[in-house]
Amino acid sequence: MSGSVSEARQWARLMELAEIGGFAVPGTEDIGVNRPCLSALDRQARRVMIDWARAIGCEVSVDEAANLFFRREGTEPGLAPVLTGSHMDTQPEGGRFDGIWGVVAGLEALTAMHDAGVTTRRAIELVAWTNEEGGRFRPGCTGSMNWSGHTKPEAFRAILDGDGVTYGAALDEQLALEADIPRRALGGVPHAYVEAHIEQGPILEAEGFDIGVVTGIQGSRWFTVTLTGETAHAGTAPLRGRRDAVQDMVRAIVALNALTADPTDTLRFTVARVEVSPNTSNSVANRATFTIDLRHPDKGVLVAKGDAMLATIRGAVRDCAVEMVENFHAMPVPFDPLVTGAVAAAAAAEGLRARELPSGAFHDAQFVVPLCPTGMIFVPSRRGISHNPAEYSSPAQLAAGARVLTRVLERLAA
Ligand code: HGY
Ligand code: MN
Ligand code: MN
Repeated sequence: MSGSVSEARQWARLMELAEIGGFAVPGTEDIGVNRPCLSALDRQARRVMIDWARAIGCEVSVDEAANLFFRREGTEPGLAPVLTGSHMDTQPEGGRFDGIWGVVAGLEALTAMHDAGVTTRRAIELVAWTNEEGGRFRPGCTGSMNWSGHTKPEAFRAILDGDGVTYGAALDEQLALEADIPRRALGGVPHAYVEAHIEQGPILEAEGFDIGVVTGIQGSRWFTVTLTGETAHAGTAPLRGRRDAVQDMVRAIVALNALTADPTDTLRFTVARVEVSPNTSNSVANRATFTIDLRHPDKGVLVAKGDAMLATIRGAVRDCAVEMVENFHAMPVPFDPLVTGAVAAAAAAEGLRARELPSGAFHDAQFVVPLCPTGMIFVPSRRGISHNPAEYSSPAQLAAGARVLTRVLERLAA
């Protein structure tokens, strides 16, 4: 059946979807994609997927978290389905493959089965999870957290995007505009879940491998820190006595760099979203908000370093009040041998070079782990670049990944 996977069809579909929110990067060959979750662009891309899926007889449905499902019926409909999928939303300066390839690869696998006239014993469901990235609405993985029961839908409704739109309002709008799509209950217990995704790191390319047999996902903790001081005139207020939120933010980040310093370069510490008010050049900042993205494969390190952040910030800040909230808390997860074994066997059957490796990026798969045997398939990323318009995997690399996914689904759904 993997022989019915079409490299050209999969690539053409990816390039068509990349047009939706796509943008050229002047002076480069790169094409970036900015397709926020729960947006008109997101809905446009979903409609394209729905048409392609219906053309091969899939049943389409959407749940109250706006997760979008495509079901290819099996010979025994009462059995728990095999689930595959990923996300269709992107970072603001995202690439053409992060997330969306896993959804298109799932469709390619179902199309290959359709073309080969093969029906598996278990139904196969393909899902496009809502808001994996956490770009527009923090945190990410809100769709899979709702679906898996990890977090109730109402917990996310008040989250605001940069334009002051709430997650709840954006979700309600999406569901209203997709009211023609049959609604399905939130949740479910698949027989197994496998997600195809680009590696977003340099290992497979650097070491000459075609397929990553993903062994698990490192842990991630997200925090938002708000420092509150006092605004003042940049020209008249003496520095002595100022309560400058920007200066205190600098002190806090320098202290956090020391807390998270790691000579083995395993720990990941990122401050990448900063908001300052009043945000004018000649008024001292009275408020500075910054985000923390902390990751590590070892739960103990993640807990110890994350739990030490507030005290470290308080110790470094001189003049401002400090508030910190944790808005994402995902511990490291291992994948299941049932799936990692199927991925390794499929790569071997395809004559592909495969190696085991953990995922540095988080994925919706981590929230499926508690429900059923779960795993992932990686394909190489050029120079390990992702969350960047230069993100690239070749048509052949992506087709190899789709062939492996097709074999894995066939085996799990047998
Ligand atoms: O941030 C992540 O790890 C994912 O790519 N959104
Ligand atoms: Mn992703
Ligand atoms: Mn991503």
